[in-house]
Amino acid sequence: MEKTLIIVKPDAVEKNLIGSILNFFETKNFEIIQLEMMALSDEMLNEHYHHLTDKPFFPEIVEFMQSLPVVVATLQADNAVEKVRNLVGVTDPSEAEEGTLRKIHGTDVMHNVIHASDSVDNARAEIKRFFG
Ligand code: IDP
Ligand code: MG
Repeated sequence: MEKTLIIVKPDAVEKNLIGSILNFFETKNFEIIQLEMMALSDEMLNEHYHHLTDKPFFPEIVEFMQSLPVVVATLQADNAVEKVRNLVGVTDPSEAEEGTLRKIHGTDVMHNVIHASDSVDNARAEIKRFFG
């Protein structure tokens, strides 16, 4: 069994999609093993998006991710990291495959509904970051 971390982003919270997104994964046989609604601090976002801190749009990402509390969850399944990334879709919703969460609910490259860990190593680090 593998674990991965998802964050239901503020755009999804704003659209009342928390339950629907968690249900989407539960019906696909992912087990929710940790779950918390939380406000993300500057420090958490600097770590979580460390690969983007140099980008001109980084302050906007921080503003967006702090615009409402988010829902952070650890999901467990065989091959969970890759499976969840595939169900989430690519970063830009307009380029995401039909049926993916970002295609269905995303607005633009920043407001794309959900974060999902992109590797087993990053999943481990992210689960530790958000759940200790
Ligand atoms: P990912 O979420 O698909 O793994 P990353 O490249 O890790 O994509 O970027 C993290 C988040 O930063 C994206 O989900 C999106 O919200 C935001 N982001 C990424 N690239 C851009 C961009 O070019 N403009 C605005 N926001 C971006
Ligand atoms: Mg990423």
